[in-house]
Amino acid sequence: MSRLKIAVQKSGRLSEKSLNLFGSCGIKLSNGDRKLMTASSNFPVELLFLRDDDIPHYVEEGVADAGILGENVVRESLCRVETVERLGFGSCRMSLAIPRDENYTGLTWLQNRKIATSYPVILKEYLQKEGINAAIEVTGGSVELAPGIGLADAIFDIVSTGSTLLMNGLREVEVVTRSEAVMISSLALTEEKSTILSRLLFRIRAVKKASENKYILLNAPDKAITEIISILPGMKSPTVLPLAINGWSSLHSVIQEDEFWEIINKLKEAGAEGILVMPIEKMIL
Ligand code: PRT
Ligand code: ZN
Repeated sequence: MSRLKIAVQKSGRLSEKSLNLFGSCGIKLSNGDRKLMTASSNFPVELLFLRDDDIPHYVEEGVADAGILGENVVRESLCRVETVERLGFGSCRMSLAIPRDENYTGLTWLQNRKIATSYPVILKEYLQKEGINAAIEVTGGSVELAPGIGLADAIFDIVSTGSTLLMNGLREVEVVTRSEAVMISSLALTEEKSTILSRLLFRIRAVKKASENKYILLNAPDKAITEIISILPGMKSPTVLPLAINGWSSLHSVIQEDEFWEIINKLKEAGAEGILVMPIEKMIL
């Protein structure tokens, strides 16, 4: 049986989380010293460790069958590959920033100015869409230094906490797009490899879904159950089990973590007690 070759970042922000993703899907990898590649002992995949910028090209050419990398790199590469899943890590925004003291008057401020970036393709597309005519200065690294040394009036770069901009006296003025780690695949997978990819995606989705949801248990007097059920968003209908004390029951359900904080007070007011919220490892709907 052939193996699905998946390219992941060799060393960088996405490396560890990419490997953890396989771990949480029950896929064992002996990543040893992260040579060029490693095969799993219990699932038909093989990982190739590459620089993220090379991944779209390898996948387009079929040297790798799939890859995990930032959506920003995929878009910038213009490679013909398919994005098959958003992975929920490596999230960031891609923004325009200008020197803090400048009086920003909206996008027209950028008209006929110079913008430094390592992402000319994405920037050009945005400027065209917005009807802004600006010169793009392509720089490899440390884009945030460009305005300070007089190389550009503004920059277009990845921002996550915003501290790099702050430290360089810059101010984020427009969020152009957002990015996160994605799984891409070749457009020419064999049927056998497509099947392996589907099996892998099934596991990834179950793990992702589980991480967004929590298992909730609570006790309540029987007379409060109808109201509590109406508050709980639940997968279907919650499980209700009698407690040893007469007139009390235990309710079990699944809720989204962000929903929990919104309904906790309502649950208590309705008479819920002993509320437990627990992580879920896998969730298959
Ligand atoms: O060596 P290789 O080419 O493989 O790696 P790389 O240096 O090109 O990429 P790497 O490891 O830095 O980032 C990999 C991916 O992580 C990127 O393509 C993005 O999809 C994603 N990502 C998420 C980020 C950030 N957050 C991020 N903050 N990539 C870069 N940054 C940089 C940004 O360029 C800026 O310099 O961090 C700085 C801003 O961070 P804050 O927190 O100060 O705002
Ligand atoms: Zn890179």
